[in-house]
Amino acid sequence: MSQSMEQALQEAKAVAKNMRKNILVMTNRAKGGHPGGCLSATDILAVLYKCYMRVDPKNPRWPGRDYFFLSKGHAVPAHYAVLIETGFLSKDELKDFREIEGRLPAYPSCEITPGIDMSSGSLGQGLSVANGTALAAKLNGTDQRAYVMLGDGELHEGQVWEAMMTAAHFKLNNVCAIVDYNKLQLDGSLDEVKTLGDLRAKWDSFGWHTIEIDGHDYEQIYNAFAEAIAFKDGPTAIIAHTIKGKGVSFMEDEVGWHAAAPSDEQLQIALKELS
Ligand SMILES: Cc1ncc(C[n+]2csc(CCOP(=O)(O)OP(=O)(O)O)c2C)c(N)n1
Repeated sequence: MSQSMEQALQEAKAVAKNMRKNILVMTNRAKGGHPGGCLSATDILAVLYKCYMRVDPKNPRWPGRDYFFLSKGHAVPAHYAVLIETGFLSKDELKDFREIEGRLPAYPSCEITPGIDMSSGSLGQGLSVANGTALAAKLNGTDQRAYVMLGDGELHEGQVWEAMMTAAHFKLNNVCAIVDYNKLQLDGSLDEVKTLGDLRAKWDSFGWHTIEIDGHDYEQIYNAFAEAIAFKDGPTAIIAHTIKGKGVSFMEDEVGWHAAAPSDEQLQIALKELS
């Protein structure tokens, strides 16, 4: 690993640590939210934003920016947390999560929050939006990229598979889909609810360049995004094996933490663990 890469990944790790704490603080204070699926996505978002996203927090609508779409919108505290770390939002705003006033609604809103480019919450739509954005970039002759994060349970939505065909058909090499493959849905495991079978083979057969990684291994995450950028023949999917609730012992791999806020006592235990 080069020195600059090592330093970038150290910074991303520090970002992820703050993100995890802030996710827990936000959901505790609001007495609601989806911490499990936020914590599984945290390391990927930290690397993406610290190392790859070409964005300007001072000018969130900068026309030359890369796009990130959180298709699994219920995990928006993770997105707010990385937007705080990258200067789009201030830490003071944590208290506004799920409040009517303020800029941190329960689900992502591109009309309210700087740095958010797609309103979501209804699963299944993000890849279609990424495709449209990527096609527009091609028509405009820019090298902008569209990243989209999908939940594995979200793959139960039929629209995703239509969008997969579209991205391959148009050879959208500026689309990168990340599947947060934490193996848990809303109220059970993926295999109980509806199995995805051989997920990699499915993306492959839909014409995608597919990379499978450990979504908590910083070097693997970093290399996967680099490979996606280098791949020119079509869209890339990063299937990231993750753990729901990652980083907090009593939340890890527990479906009950899909949509449940930590109590004050649980928050203190979790913050201690993360320190
Ligand atoms: C169209 C639609 N159907 C159902 C839901 C309800 N819902 C919210 S989260 C969720 C589970 C999603 O599972 P997954 O994508 O694996 O999320 P993660 O485990 O990463 O949090 C469901 C079914 C929804 N938000 N949108």
